[in-house]
Amino acid sequence: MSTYVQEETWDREKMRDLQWERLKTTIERVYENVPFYRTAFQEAQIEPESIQSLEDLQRLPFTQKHHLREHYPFDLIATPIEEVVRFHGSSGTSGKPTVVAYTQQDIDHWADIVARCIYMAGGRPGDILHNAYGYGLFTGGLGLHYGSERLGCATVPISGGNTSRQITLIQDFKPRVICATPSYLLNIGETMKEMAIDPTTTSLKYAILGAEPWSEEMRDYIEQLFDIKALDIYGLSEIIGPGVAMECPEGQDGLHIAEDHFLVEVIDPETLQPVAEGEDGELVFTSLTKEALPIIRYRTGDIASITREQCVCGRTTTKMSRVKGRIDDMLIIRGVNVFPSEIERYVLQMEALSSHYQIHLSKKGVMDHAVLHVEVSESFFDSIPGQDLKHPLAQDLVKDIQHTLKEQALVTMDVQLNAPNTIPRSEGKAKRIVDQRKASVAQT
Ligand code: DLL
Repeated sequence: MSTYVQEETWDREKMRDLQWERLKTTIERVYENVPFYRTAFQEAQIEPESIQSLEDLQRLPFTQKHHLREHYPFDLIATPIEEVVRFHGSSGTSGKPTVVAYTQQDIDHWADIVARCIYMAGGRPGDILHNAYGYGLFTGGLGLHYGSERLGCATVPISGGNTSRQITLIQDFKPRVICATPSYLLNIGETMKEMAIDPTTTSLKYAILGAEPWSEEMRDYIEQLFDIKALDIYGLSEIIGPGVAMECPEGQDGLHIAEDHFLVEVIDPETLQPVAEGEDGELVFTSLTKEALPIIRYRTGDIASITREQCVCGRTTTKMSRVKGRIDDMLIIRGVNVFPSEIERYVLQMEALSSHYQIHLSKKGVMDHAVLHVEVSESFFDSIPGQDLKHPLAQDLVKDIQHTLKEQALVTMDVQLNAPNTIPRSEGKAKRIVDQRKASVAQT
């Protein structure tokens, strides 16, 4: 069996034994070295020795993003700073990024984990891999880069943006694998079409897509656009970056969690109690091998479910469902909860629409008001007299969309049609929500 699959097919007892050994070490490490954890454990009246099993983990307090911000930049680091070899971070609304740190061993583990992901997707040593995730503080670029080199792929570190140059390199270097956010790969494919290049004729066979929520309908669309297999990769900087979980092409229904490095729980975000297997809740991860920034029970804010049923690919690791969205991005429209990716499904099903949309939020009195801004397709636009989106034919389309959303997603929302190519294209994580609520409150 390939070294890239071994741990993923262990029987569950063996995996649990390893997890338990590693959890004990992690708990000792944070208690000894990170005042934040020591205080949190003491406040909860928990001694490290009283954690006697994997299940006991549930007695420990959660860690949240605000804890990382409050300890900016280095106060959660569990090693002397001299042992840190890399920082990454994610941009925060407050302007200061959330800082994460890695020792050389952390970087090595991460490279192994991502190499396993690329292998799982279908990448093999000797392949050319085009890496269009952004390089920099964001973990996407360098995370996939090190994994790709570890697997032995010839790695093209193109980063995000400069789409016409991406297309030239795809045509000239003939990569077999591409890594990007789904929204950016969509942008690359559509730009190819505008340049009269047929995206199905490229050398690409597999796409490793993640860093943002995307729907099954978006997968179908991208797979047809390029004639490739599109696979989901999940991760977050606080846990390590990309590679926390990866989808296999055999099953294509859920992502295998790298359980030898990360312990997963799913909780009800209101009650903070565990939910049953198969039920949606908030993903919570505990790192099992990290040295520089070990993390205990990190509340990701991401909504998904898990299953321990064995996958058709033969892997035995716990699988998580596709992430529906972040709790913060959940819209409550007239009492109905909905994630942008659920709206995306219906947009992609309608031929008169392109795949580009945004949801604009504002306040009407005390209520949130949501408007779906969506581009019509070129062919629909051309069929409207005077290309006038106020024309009754276009207004019929608006009613159609509203009807579909009401019937199928149970949401009632305003819809505004946009001309083709007017919604900003993504070069990384797509901006699906334009939140004008603060501005609209100030105006009223
Ligand atoms: O986005 C790491 C990453 C890079 C993952 C490249 C996959 C590929 P952050 O910038 O810290 O890290 O953002 C993490 O992005 O909590 C999710 O809300 C979202 N996210 C990441 N992967 C997926 C996915 C990277 N496959 C946040 N599906 C996470 C849905 C995802 N959401």
